[in-house]
Amino acid sequence: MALPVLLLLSLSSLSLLTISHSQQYLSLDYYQDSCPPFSQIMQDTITNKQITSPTTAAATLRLLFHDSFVSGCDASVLISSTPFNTAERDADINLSLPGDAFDVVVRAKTALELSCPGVVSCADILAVAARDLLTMMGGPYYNVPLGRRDGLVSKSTLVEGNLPRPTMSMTQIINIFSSKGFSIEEMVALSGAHTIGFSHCKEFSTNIYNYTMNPSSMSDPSYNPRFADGLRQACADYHQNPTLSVFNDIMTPNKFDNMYYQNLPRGLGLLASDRGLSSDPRTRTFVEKYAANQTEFFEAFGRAMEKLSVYGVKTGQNGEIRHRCDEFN
Ligand code: HEM
Ligand SMILES: *[C@@H]1O[C@H](CO)[C@@H](O)[C@H](O)[C@H]1NC(C)=O
Ligand SMILES: *[C@@H]1O[C@H](CO)[C@@H](O)[C@H](O)[C@H]1NC(C)=O
Ligand SMILES: CC(=O)N[C@H]1CO[C@H](CO)[C@@H](O)[C@@H]1O
Repeated sequence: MALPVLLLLSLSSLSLLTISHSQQYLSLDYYQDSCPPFSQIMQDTITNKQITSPTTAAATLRLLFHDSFVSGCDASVLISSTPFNTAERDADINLSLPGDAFDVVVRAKTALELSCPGVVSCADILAVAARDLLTMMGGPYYNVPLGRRDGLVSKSTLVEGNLPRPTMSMTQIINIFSSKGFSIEEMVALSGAHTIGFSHCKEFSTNIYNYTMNPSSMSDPSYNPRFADGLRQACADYHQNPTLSVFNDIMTPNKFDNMYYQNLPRGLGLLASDRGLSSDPRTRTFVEKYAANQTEFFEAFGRAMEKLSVYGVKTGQNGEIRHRCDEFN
């Protein structure tokens, strides 16, 4: 029994070393000489895209999260499936990853290939796009060190167990984040991303219809009852129309602010995993802190996003610089 345990311990400390080693290759001015217009092209692309499609910011933030938590921030989520490989983006949990996020990365890549062919990775584009879009929505600025290389593997089978689902218990969600080195406080801060964007009815339908734990009112009693009524009406047709969706933050859906945390104790959190943050004693104190002080939230969110953006990056001889973001070279 002792041997496998030792082996596990040494393997996990080894992978921690590799990760911090990789990060040493990253730098803020990575493209200064090889692609001077990098920042300008990113800014122009994301501004145009966000103005024409205001859902892009939330979509891109979620895409970065899904990319990074499955085999590191290596653009593996952007790869299209082929007859020989079902890629990460076609895992069932990705069903609703919206096209706008893929599109903004492809647009930036196309523009960058014209100015500096073969230089900028898709993984760097996704990380910077998420940061720049977030600041456009009023969110905090944080550093995104550059020099990620694009991954060579993308498989739908690698997704399960690496991403949280709203039906998971708080312990399961905490475990997913901690297995990647993120603390409970960092998990709570990152969940503040749900201050923008929306969720499809099917993600919370079991909490509003025929809720078995509370047959008399039909909905999860942790909801504000009027909010639950509103959700039932908004989602009434979701079987016929699976695209029906609801804002994650009904108070200020298009502003990146701390309203998400103020909503939670009022029963206005949309997903079960959102409402759970204000009922679980392990997470409640952080919810209260961020609800009371937006500066505290922005600082914690910026630090956690900077950490998320470099999670499991590939540098040096690992990976490649893709020619197209949806295909390996
Ligand atoms: C803590 C556990 C989390 C769970 C269970 C969770 C689950 C979900 C679900 C089910 C949706 C709705 C997807 C849809 O119906 O289209 C969603 C949306 C979203 N999530 Fe999370 N999420 C979590 C954490 C995060 C984190 C850490 C981030 C980013 C840092 C994030 C960013 C987003 C964004 C921005 C949206 C809105 C997407 C859009 O409007 O296109 N989530 N999340
Ligand atoms: C709820 O349960 C009733 C009775 O079992 C059923 O007729 C109805 O279709 C269910 N509603 C939903 C939304 O599942
Ligand atoms: C909010 O938090 C910031 C950063 O910790 C602090 O400087 C500020 O005084 C706090 N504001 C209030 C109203 O407590
Ligand atoms: C955006 C995207 O690629 N979504 C895919 C997620 O996975 C489903 C299959 O489970 C595909 O149909 C979607 O196209």
